[in-house]
Amino acid sequence: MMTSLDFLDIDSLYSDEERAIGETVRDYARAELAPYVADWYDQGSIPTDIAPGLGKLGLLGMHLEGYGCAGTTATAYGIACRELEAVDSGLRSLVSVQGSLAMFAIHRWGTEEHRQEWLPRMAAGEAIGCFGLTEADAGSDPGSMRTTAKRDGNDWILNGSKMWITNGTIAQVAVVWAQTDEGIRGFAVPTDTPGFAAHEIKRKLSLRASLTAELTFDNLRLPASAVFPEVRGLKGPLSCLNEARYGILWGAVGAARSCLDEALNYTLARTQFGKPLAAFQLTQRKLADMSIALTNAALTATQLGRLKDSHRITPEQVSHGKLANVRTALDIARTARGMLGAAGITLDHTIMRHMNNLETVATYEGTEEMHALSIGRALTGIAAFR
Ligand code: TGC
Ligand code: FAD
Repeated sequence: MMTSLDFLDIDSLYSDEERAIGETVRDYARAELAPYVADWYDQGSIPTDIAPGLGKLGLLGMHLEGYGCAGTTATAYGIACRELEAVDSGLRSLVSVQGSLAMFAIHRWGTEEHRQEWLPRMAAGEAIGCFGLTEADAGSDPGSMRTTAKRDGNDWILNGSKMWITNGTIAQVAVVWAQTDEGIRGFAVPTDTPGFAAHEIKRKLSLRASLTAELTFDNLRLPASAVFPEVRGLKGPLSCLNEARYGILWGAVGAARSCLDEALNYTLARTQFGKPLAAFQLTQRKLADMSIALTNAALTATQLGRLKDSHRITPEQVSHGKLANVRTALDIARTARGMLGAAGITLDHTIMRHMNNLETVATYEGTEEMHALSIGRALTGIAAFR
């Protein structure tokens, strides 16, 4: 019997350092996070005091350079996302939003003052960031956002709201994208600024070990120094999404691996009709298909990691990986769920938690349709978004 689910020894494609990072994050996540995550999911919450531990491991802003960030390869960052999401998508989400969205935005588009003010504390997990792009009426089409930032002397006045914002209620800094007279611009908004409010979104059935919020800005006054100086238009936020989508396409491999692992162990242990479930041909067919799909997803992630590390990755390739790997993970989770019968619907097993989480993962950071249209545009040269 295989003792590892790495059927084609993909691990051998990584450097010693990348493998060591994977093992460290896996051990940490299994020991420090996995034992509690079902309760967090049940309660619909995640404790913020896990952030310093993630910071100590170097996982926050992991592939960014300087300002206390670890500066690893993109592949190593992907492997870390894989190990976190093997436990729960909410954990990878916390790390993605912090590092790939909020910290990346400040690192790439902020001023030196923004970087000095926020990045070292965020890398250490002492300050949390969130990223406000989506609005109630502007999701897949963020260019239609209605939040405005208007100049008032040297200041900016922010009005509007953002919806579905991960970490919104626990953030010290919100990266907010708003319409201005010069197009969409980004702002670093300290969340203790008068006029800022965050309301938790409750009754979620997915990504429950994660905090999601609506943000409102009511005549929120910001100094001139709050704006990201260079970038105008959607390419500002979309450049950040490329980073987070990249982490997700790795994370999905972790969630899928956990589902296969549990389905395999369960069907080996449970007997019906006088035999372990794993001894039936129909079960083995499912296991074989899941293993092949998992391996293909891991190879896709690995190649995209190499492309990113050699600065050749394109947004369309990231779309390919996000769409393909999240779809694969959902298929694996749904099949695995059925293989556990009734036991599969409880929080005593990980699969249905993963399956429910992956519904969110398929939606945020661009739905399947958005990524299909991105790939379609690359293939045909014709944009069919509108
Ligand atoms: P379009 O006209 O195509 O482009 C506007 C400008 O943006 C540039 N651009 C990009 N730049 C960098 N990276 C990309 N991926 C880019 N895609 C486009 C483009 O070159 C252009 O630049 P310029 O200089 O000419 O102005 O824009 P569009 O309005 O047609 O929309 C394109 C579309 C649909 C692909 C885009 O809007 C999109 O991706 N929609 C999906 C929205 C989305 O993914 N939202 C995610 C919100 S954040 C989130 O979900 C966090 S959850 C995280 C967690 O908890 O883990
Ligand atoms: P819509 O855009 O209304 O789409 C609804 C459906 O219509 C989808 O199936 C979509 O694919 C389809 N559709 C839309 N346009 C087209 C088209 N042109 N052709 C064909 N089909 C189309 N956002 C942030 O900014 N920051 C965050 O931190 C964040 N965290 C999130 C956390 C969670 C738990 C969730 C669920 C969402 C989060 N989001 C966040 C928002 C997320 O990015 C959006 O939900 C996502 O972009 C989709 O937007 P929407 O929900 O408005 O769906």
